[in-house]
Amino acid sequence: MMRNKKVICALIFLALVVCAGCSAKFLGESKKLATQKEDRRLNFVLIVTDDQRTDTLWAMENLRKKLVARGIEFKEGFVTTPLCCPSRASILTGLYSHNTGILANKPPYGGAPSFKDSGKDKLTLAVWLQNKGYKTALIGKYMNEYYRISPYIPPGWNKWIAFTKPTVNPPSGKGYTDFSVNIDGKEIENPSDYSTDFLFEESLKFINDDNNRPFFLYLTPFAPHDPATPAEQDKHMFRDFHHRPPSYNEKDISDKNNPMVQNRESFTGKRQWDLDKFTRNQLRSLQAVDRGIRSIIDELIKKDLLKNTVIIFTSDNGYLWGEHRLDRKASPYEEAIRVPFIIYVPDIPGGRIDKENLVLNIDIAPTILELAGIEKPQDFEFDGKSLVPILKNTTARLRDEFWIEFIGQKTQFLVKQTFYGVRTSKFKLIEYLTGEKEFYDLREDPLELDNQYENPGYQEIIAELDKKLEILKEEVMQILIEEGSKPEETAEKEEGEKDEKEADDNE
Ligand SMILES: [Ca+2]
Ligand SMILES: [Ca+2]
Repeated sequence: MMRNKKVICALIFLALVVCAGCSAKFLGESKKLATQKEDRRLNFVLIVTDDQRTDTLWAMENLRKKLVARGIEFKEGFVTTPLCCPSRASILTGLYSHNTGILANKPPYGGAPSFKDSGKDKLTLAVWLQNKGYKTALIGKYMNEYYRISPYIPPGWNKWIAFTKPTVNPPSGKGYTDFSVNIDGKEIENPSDYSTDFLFEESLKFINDDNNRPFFLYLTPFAPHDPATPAEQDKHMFRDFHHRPPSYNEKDISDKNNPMVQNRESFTGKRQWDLDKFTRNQLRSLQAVDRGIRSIIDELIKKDLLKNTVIIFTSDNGYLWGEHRLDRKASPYEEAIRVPFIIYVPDIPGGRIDKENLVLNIDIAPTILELAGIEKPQDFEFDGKSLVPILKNTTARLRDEFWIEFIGQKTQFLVKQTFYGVRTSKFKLIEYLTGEKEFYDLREDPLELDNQYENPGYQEIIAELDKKLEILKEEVMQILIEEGSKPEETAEKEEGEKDEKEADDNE
């Protein structure tokens, strides 16, 4: 009898537990449904490669099939400063580099430490999105010299997986097969065999983790930056690739006023060989990025998230593959300032190519905010513009011109590289710190072989662009005076100039 009573009590208890469990589960699910209903805002995947020319997309088959076919490809995509760290600061803030104060890759006027010290890292896309309930992630390269401030994690990021090793003039493998990351505050050495694969795997985890909140994923692989180490399986691709446009090793550079080009020796065989090898490795190292993009899009489709996710693909700068005798980025020429620029927005018809609109890295932040339905922060003015009007309306026009700028630092032997310019859809006017200028008619001379600054036929348009350039020049001069680099000193060759690769600040 006693025993039966115990059994009955136990059964009643068990039934109550099961019921409580059911209702808890039911309540949990209905709560989840309610949250999902409330927060159906768009997700964002922003992929920024490192040093990728815009004319390399042919080598990324998955990107073309999966993303370009669904999205809008902007043929006139540019960065306003063609160097890693300034461009990344501009992407996160929507500001020109003379307004972010991030002018170079290293302190005192560049690098992650300067962004932190100036407090500007509190005013970024990540902060604004997180403040409005977005779950945010940085996975890959944050900014140059981040390793100096790691384990510090800038405001605005829920998930943080950032490269930590310095990467100046890296030997083969550095950043690719030999790398370290700060994962949510903890430094981990070589967590995987190949960094690009690792970053995409971590990105898939982030996408799959907690879908109750809209997310912003900023995915920034190291590829195809020098040393552009390919994944093992891609090592032998593109063996016959030779890049030889008419501007390669430019025959006559007597028209050039750029101090970086003047008196520059023609390429030797060895240098050509090295550069060819690098260009092939850039294409090879992009293959893992290409496979990663396929995995991200496939996953978004599988999880039924693609209909609710915006994908943007671009690079922080381009690169000169021997044009005008240069193999570098920080340069005013087209190959350095042009970048891939593809946007997929659900419900906007894809497969479109926009050859007209000039779109910029500084447009990314205002575009994402508008698509997320978030008001721009008070007392904050973007230099960039939201692309939403031109995404929705194929006949709309965004801008007629933009500024390009690179402000060198005296401390780093970079002043000689300083330039500032105006680029319209047809023309480009550039000024160097020597006061000398170059002007190109990009319709007639898209490869910039003939500086037309002295040509009487162009004086009217040059005068018009000069007025626009003056406004930027004032900003640039103010910064140079603050940093102690007086313009007149730069007319002379900088004393003790280091070897060219180092002077390039080519990080
Ligand atoms: Ca870069
Ligand atoms: Ca020439």
